Amino acid sequence: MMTFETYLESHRGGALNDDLVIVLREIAEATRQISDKLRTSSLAGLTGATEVTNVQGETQKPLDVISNEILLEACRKSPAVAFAVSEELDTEVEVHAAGKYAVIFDPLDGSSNLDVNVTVGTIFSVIAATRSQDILQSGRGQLVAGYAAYGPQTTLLLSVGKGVQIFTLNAAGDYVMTAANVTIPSDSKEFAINAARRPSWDDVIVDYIDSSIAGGHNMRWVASMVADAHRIFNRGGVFMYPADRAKPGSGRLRLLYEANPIGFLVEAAGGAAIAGKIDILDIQPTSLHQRVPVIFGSENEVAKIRAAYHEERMAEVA
Ligand code: AFP
Repeated sequence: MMTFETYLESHRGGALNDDLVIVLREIAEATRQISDKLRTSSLAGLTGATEVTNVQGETQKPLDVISNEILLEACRKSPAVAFAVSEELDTEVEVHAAGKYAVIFDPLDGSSNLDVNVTVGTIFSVIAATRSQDILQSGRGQLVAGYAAYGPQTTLLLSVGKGVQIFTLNAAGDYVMTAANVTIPSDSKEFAINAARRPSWDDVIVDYIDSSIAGGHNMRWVASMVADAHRIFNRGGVFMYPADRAKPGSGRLRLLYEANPIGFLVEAAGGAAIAGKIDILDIQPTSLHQRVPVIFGSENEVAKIRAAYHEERMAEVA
């Protein structure tokens, strides 16, 4: 039986050096602690909202703050971590001056679902960074990415660049591998989008959704990207939070700690992740909390959307 620990050891000296093994071990421990906090949050009074608004302009939930601190502590316990970048913090945190990596994370994605007991997640990635200016690099530079999905089960999905593995937390608190080298089905008849935002979509998305519905496709929308992503890793589909005329930066989701890690995982599983005309992983970031349009999932469905954006661009230049 392969555990997260034995998986890390099997890649030590290959995709993972000794430093990254420590970083990933501490991140996994952080997700165990967050999982424990979530399980009893209502009993501990950790629901509702704080009086604090984060850099996103969102009201922080108590568990946003707790999860963020747990992940910062994981970074402090990893001597190779130079910087921590969090959705919840305005700027990067300098952790260890002699560090070689930045750990970039959304500590609790989907937290507006917390009080209604819906799956939420922690999203993370690790990049090489010794100076703060190294942080704004494209997603192609990610060394590792993953997420923890806190649902009926707590699962950890990870890629070190080749293949995607899924681990499930057992009663003893160990992550046990439950799926190896996961691939996203290339075709699908299921899309995920917040249909209420239709008035703000561009014509490419309107046409894709209308043709999908006409073709008998089904819709799912959890409003927790990790939950929607996990479904797609398991049975295919397309997730869209597309360019949105009513949102700043033409999207809701953030590049560094949401789109990039998910894009890295999706491509490692044979899927595709685009912002419209270009791959998410090719976007050169200009700020820590930059928002981008996000479309990812089954390769052949994403290809249809990419082609439509290309045709739209060709029409513009025609
Ligand atoms: P919260 O973390 O504020 O709940 O936002 C979750 C999220 O970033 C992403 O996980 C969802 O897919 C998306 O927002 C949901 O957006 P809508 O609330 O507009 O449907």
